[in-house]
Amino acid sequence: MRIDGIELRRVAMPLVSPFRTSFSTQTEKNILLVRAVVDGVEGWGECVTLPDPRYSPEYTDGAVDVMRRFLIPALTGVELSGAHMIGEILKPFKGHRMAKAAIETAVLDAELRIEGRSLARELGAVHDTVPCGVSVGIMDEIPRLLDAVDGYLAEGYVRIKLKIEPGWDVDVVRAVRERFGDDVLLQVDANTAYTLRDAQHLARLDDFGLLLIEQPLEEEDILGHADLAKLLRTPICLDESITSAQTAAAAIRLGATSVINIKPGRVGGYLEARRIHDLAVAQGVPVWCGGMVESGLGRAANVALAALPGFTLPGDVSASDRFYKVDLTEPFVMHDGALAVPQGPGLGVAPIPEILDELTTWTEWLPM
Ligand code: NPG
Repeated sequence: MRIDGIELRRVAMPLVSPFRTSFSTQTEKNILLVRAVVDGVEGWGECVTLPDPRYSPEYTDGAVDVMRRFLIPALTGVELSGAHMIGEILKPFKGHRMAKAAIETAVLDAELRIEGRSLARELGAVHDTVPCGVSVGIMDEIPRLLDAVDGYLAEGYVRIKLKIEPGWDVDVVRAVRERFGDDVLLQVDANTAYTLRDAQHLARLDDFGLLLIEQPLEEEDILGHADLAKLLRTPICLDESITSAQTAAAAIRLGATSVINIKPGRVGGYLEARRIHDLAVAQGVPVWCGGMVESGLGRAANVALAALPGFTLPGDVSASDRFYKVDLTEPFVMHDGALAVPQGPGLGVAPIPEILDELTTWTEWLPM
């Protein structure tokens, strides 16, 4: 197969409410989509970069630049036996995993559509539905947060993740436990906001029976996480630090992580995500699927991945209406706290043309 061309497209999607983390507040999601046309059939990939490099070194204008300047030219005129070749072809270009993931996903979607196979089946999914967790941003005051959590639990979410930062941590977790009890599956995410000097403070979270604490320390501080793991009873789960199967293996071996958040964009695509899943299963390390506030396109692929057998914890896999009033695809709707895994060819979903056009702010077609 050959890629005929790639269209880059930016869409602007308003969020139903601001989403605050320790690194930014998002009110609108500006998404970069990749549409690959392969032997006349189109496939879609969602690039999960943010506008600025605050979560990872990548950012959206940088992703457009590296795709145009290096990644797309390297794939131009190349005869591919499948999307699995893309990772190898793009390997000489360091980093830029989110950009690479978006291209690989778009080509994989087209390939699977041509062959009539679903992404879920291709990856090795074993479930028809996946349980939904929800990520709850930092708020101005605890009562507002409790109302938000109350609403999500009433909707049926089976696991709550609280974003934390210094000044918004132990008291917030305590308030959630006091109001909703000990049975709620609860975890926290610091997005690198602490240092090892905060170990004693973070150990106060041990009283609340959390599933895990996600990425307390800096991305590159693997040894710091290994030290912290010895001081906490709450399991540590790495997110930002895990950029490949290789870093995942090292973090597990060093005792820096006992659970892994797998985000396909962060690790360079769904095929690398599956490799991390496989090695984690072999090591007895549970994994769950992270989210990057994706539209229905990225969400569809995440749901497929989350249906693999090693994804034993509920992921940040929420319904479309958690973030968007209007999604780019048919919305993902939660039933009994779960989403159905798409079964159609490829991602199993496609953008609704009128909605896509209305939200599009820019496109560029790059013939290959
Ligand atoms: O459900 O899609 C979702 C959001 C889950 O909290 C979430 N994502 O740090 O994991 C994170 C955070 C994030 C969102 C990170 C967007 C980067 C971008």
